[in-house]
Amino acid sequence: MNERTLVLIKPDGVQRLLTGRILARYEDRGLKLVGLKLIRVEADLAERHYAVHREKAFFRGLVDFITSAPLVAAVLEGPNAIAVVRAMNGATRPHEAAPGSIRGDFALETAQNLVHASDSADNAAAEIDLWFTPAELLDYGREIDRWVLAPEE
Ligand code: 3AN
Repeated sequence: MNERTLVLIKPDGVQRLLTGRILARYEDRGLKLVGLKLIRVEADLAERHYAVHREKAFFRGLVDFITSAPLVAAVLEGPNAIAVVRAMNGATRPHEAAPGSIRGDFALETAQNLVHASDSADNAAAEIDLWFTPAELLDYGREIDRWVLAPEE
């Protein structure tokens, strides 16, 4: 199923100069960038993004962390994009992340695990709506699509 998912390259990824390499992995897989921006997030947006973790002990640290420096927000589109991106990111706790995944290759700590990605269709829709306006999401075809995507039925 064609899906859209929200990805954040969190401040650790930007500061470690991994933005290009991380985005390249998603592009190499065939996923299409339909939205992309570098932003310094306000606490209000960070708190709404991580609202499900509001009661957790690490909530304040998480909000402080993602508001501490610029991050890159992206919307990626493709068949099963939500599951594909979660698998590419690897397990939340980097010591459990498979080698070959982004966290398995580049991260050691849960609090500095580089990337966020939506974990369900409902959350993807809500997160995309939170981070992007409709005008910031572009519908366009790519010349390579016929080599990457199955023909529409
Ligand atoms: P994921 O990002 O893999 O969906 P979640 O949603 O369970 O993982 O956690 C959201 C974020 O909260 C993680 N990416 C991580 O940055 C942070 N986090 C989760 N658990 C901890 C923890 N025990 N200590 C510090 N930060 C945590």
